[in-house]
Amino acid sequence: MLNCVIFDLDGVLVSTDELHYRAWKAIAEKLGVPFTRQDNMRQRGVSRMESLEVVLEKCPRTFTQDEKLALATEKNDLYRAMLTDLSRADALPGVRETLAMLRERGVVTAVGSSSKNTPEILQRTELGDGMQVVVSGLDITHSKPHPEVFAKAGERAGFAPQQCLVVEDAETGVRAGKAAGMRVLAVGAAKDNSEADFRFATLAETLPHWDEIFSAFEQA
Ligand code: B16
Ligand code: MG
Repeated sequence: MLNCVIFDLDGVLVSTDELHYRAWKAIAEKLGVPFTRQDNMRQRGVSRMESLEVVLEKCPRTFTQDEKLALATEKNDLYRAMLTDLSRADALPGVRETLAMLRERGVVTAVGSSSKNTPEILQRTELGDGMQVVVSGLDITHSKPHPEVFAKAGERAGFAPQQCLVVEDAETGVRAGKAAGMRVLAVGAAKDNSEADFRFATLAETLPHWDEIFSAFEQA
């Protein structure tokens, strides 16, 4: 049975993926290195320090650990300044309807994000109240594609991996969900990912299809 749905945060519940891109772009410009949307795709789901490595790999000079920490802090300060504009209106289309439908069907809703800014984003968008379990970058040692974040969310919700569905927009996240032994619904940038069990362009597009998703779990 489908008992628990674990949502990724950036790019699934809120379009903070775009804010991450803008903040890293500003750091890359300061360093004088090229930084593209494709580079940014590789940062989705991975930790802040791993994301920094994607920016630095095109830079000819090397950086000490202290310099790297300073750059990561600078990026996070820029990003957090952008977060102050977030409000209830920034939940992506279909998010509140999906959460309400799942709650009505008795499904536990959870967040599984690599971001240490998860609590603030959930609070600003007023999405936190709809989530029974939140596992974020503050709770994990390994970021996606490691399964830790989703495994912890499933455990805290009290369900086995086969009873959980992960909703993801990043390749690393799809891999993390599969590595946790869970089924994965891919949206957005991951909508064509062949490892995913269900694929839709947006969360809003999933709304008419949840009966099929629930039955897939019952047949297993
Ligand atoms: P922070 P998700 C991830 O969140 C982002 O996709 C990734 O780009 C970011 O580097 C990571 O969080 C860490 O974020 O710097 O806020 O701690 O997609 O797993 O919700
Ligand atoms: Mg994401």
